[in-house]
Amino acid sequence: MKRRIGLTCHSAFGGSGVIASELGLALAERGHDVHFVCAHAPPRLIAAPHVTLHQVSTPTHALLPHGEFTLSLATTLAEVAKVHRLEVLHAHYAIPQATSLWLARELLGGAHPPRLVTTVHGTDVLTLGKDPALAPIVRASLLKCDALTAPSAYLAQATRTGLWLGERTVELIGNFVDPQHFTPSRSRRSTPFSDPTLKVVSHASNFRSVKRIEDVVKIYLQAATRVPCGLVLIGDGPERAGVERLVREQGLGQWVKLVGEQHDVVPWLQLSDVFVLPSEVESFGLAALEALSCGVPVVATDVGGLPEVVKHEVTGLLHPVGDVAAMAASVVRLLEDPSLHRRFALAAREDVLAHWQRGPKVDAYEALYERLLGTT
Ligand code: GMT
Repeated sequence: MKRRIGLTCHSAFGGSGVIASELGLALAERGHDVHFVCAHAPPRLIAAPHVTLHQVSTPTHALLPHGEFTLSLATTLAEVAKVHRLEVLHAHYAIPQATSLWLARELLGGAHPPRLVTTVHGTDVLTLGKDPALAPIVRASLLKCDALTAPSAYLAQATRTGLWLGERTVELIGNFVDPQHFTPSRSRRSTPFSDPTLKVVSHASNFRSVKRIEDVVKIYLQAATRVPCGLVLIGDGPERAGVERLVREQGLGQWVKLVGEQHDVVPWLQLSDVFVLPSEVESFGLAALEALSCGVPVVATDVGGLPEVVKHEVTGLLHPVGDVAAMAASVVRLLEDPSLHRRFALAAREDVLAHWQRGPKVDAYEALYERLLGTT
């Protein structure tokens, strides 16, 4: 059945915005009437004629020195829901999105308010949900929803127990990737390095402390003493300036390239031999999944939802947080042994095709909406 669906997410680069955008695009392709309510167009939704973007404008006012995005988001959600008769409002990320959903439903009132769905993504529960100043509002906002989902079994469990949700169900609907777009390169690879024979180690993130960028550089430096390789760092964030300084001071510019935020990471993944993600925690690790889809084996930490995404000794190699030596040894192992690398690369692609395609996950979201609307 064709539905009228509102989606809201953070607009900055980040996995939650990527998943919300890709879900919205897929729902629109299936004929649903899809409305995004966000501060700006989220990633990958820049040129999307089949979805409607409603930008939230938050007034700057001397009487509101802290800004009130939560409230203006709620007001816009309620307006859009009313005008377009939305049946479902789906938040990606707990705060402020789920809080604004709750307020929007209060504003709407009426006998048939839209059903509320929230997908938690990780830091909303694992970081903000642990902050005493925010935990109660995170918990209450999630409990007000009609359905909750998480992208990994790990995060579903952490949400239930960490936020004391009791018997409340947190459904597992995994993240996904489009393997037609995130595909291994069929042409000869280009390289950003002056020496085209260098192997390429890559990393993509928002350069927050949870990503342990320093470990990325250390892993690379240790591996480079044994195999000639370069490092490509994709993304931007608070830790980037520090890495740039290190690269400058150590004279590493020829081997370490910081390429900033990229609207399309595929060309960078396609020239990579190994992708590293030594995070402190990841609820899922969408960046790792995108690398696997491009046939790039992953060396990562064995934390959070990463072991659900990266199969140890099959599609990648996992180690404890901070074990730089072990992760560097794994990078070397993959770079030095072409047959092992090929086996991992093929298994990575096969695993994505078998478990992480967009279609079945979008089916699961549609089934959830239908269940809430009482049709199944
Ligand atoms: O990793 C981040 O800091 C961004 C964050 C987000 O909200 O976009 O990512 C979280 O959601 C992604 C999509 O579900 C997951 O792939 C990431 O693992 C998760 N990040 C963390 O749990 C730290």
